[in-house]
Order: sequence, then structure tokens, then C-alpha cells
Amino acid sequence: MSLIQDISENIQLGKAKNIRHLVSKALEEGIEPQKILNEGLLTGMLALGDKFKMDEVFVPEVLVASRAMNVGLTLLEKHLVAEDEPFVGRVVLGTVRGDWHDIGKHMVSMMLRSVGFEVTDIGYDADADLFLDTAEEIHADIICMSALLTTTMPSMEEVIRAMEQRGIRDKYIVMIGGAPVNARFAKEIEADIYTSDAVSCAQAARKAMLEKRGKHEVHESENGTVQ
Ligand code: B12
Repeated sequence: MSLIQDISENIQLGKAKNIRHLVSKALEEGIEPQKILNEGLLTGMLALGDKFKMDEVFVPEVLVASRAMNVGLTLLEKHLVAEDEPFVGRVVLGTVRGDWHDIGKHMVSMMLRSVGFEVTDIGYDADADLFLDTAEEIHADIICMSALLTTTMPSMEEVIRAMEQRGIRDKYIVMIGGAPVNARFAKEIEADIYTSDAVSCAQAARKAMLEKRGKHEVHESENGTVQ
């Protein structure tokens, strides 16, 4: 069995210690971090997801696999996240109220940091107040919400409605994502941006920040405050 297949198998078995060892070994052998992530860790997690759907495995097995997955992601982090990217902006990132899925969020965090964002991760099961208090506290530019359950998608809308109630809707760019979310839902709840994966999330966030900066500068010079 190849090292990559071994990683995928050990994710499915939830063997965090083995994952630590195998991912380190794969890196030492010069295997691309992106390949370890996509073909090893993610392939294993998604294969287990299929077994979960077919009732061949249950929540406890998936939970231990998720822990092993997050161990692997943490090991890959310093190889995937460039340290020297210039600062682009601040993001508050969390999985919404009622939802415990955090693997996709972990990947989104890594990719945002790799293009120069400072990310404050508020964890999972995060309610509207936690998102908004944190955004205000750290002077965020973007609020990023993740949901993996159809039943927790309405929690995303709660955050947007709470922003309106606080009169701060226009202060932040709102991005949403996660497997059941789509562009139509984003439009429906008036989120600004939806993308389907962590890489496109980081690209779209960066583009949105550059546009926001551009608009801000034009607006300020129209008022004569900035030359
Ligand atoms: C792991 C897992 C769990 C673990 C989570 C542990 C953890 N630490 O995350 C545990 C065991 C806790 C769990 C529990 C449950 N789960 Co679950 N789980 C999964 C599983 C197998 C994998 C999810 C995953 O990590 N995918 C891999 C990541 C990388 O993908 P991702 O999250 O989609 O993220 C990518 C993109 O979506 C995007 N993205 C993510 N977030 C964001 C945010 C932004 C802003 C942007 C732009 C993009 C973006 O970028 C990511 C990377 O590219 C899925 C099955 C599957 N195939 O997805 C089921 C699944 C999500 N679970 C499901 C269910 C039903 C449950 C339970 C209700 C089961 C139960 N009976 O108790 C509970 C709910 C618990 C709760 N309150 O949250 C269903 C959801 C069905 C639905 N449509 O609602 C699924 C689809 C399984 C199934 N087929 O039935 N689960």
C-alpha cells in the first residue's frame, strides 16, 4: 500500500497517532502537501462520509476520524500557509449555531491565511452575537460562516438579520459556504459571496478586499479627505 493510501485508510480508522506519523513521513519523503491533503486526508474523510450515509459507520467513528483529520491538517498547515504574504485584511470565521462540523472551516482558515488574511476562528456552534461581537472587537473586514447541515443554514441568516438590527450590515463583507450551501441561498439571505471550496473562498475574499479598498479610496478622495 502506498503512503498516501495508508493515510486515507488511517483517517477512516480514526488513528490520529498513525496520521501524525504517516503525514510527517510523507512530508519527509518530499510528497507535495497538497497531494497529501487531497489524495490522502480528504479522500479518506469522504470515503468515510459515504459509509456514514449508508449507515455502515456511525457518529462515534466519524468523530474519531475527524480528530485524526484535524491532526493531519494541523501538520500540513505550515507547509500550505505562506508566512510572508502581505496583510490584506481581517476575517472572523466560524461554523454557525447548532453545527459542529469544523474540518471545512479549518481548511478555509488555512487558505485565507495563505493569501494574507489574519483569521480569528471562533470555533463551531457559534451564535450571531459571538460572530458580531468578535467582528466589532477585532475590526474585521469579512465575516465567514460555514454550515454543513441543511438544518443549520438558517443560522447564517440569523447572523445577517442581527447585523441589520445592530445597524452594522454594511460594515462587513459576508461570505458563506459549506456543502449544502449554494449561490441561490446566498442571494436569498443577502450574503455577499458564496464559493464552493476553500481555495476559491480565499481568492474571492482577496478580490473583495481589493475592491473594498478601491471604493473606499475613491469615496474618501471625493470628500477631499485623502489626496
Ligand atoms: C465529519 C462529519 C461529521 C462529524 C463532524 C466532526 C468535525 N469535527 O467536523 C460529526 C461526527 C460530529 C458529525 C455529526 C453529524 N453529522 Co456529519 N458529517 C461529517 C462528514 C462525514 C464529513 C464532513 C466534512 O468534514 N467534509 C470535508 C470538508 C473538507 O468539506 P466541507 O466541510 O464541505 O468544506 C469544504 C467546502 O464546503 C467549503 N467551505 C466550508 N465552509 C466554508 C465557509 C465559507 C465561507 C466558504 C466560502 C466555503 C466553505 O470549503 C471546504 C474545503 O474546500 C459529512 C459527509 C460529507 N460527505 O461531507 C457528514 C454530514 C455533513 N453529516 C450529516 C449529519 C446528518 C450529521 C448528524 C446530524 C448525524 C447525527 N445523526 O447525529 C450530526 C450533526 C451534529 C451537529 N450538530 O453538527 C449529513 C448532513 C445532511 C444534511 N444535508 O444536512 C452529512 C452530509 C452525512 C450524510 N450524507 O448524511 N458529522
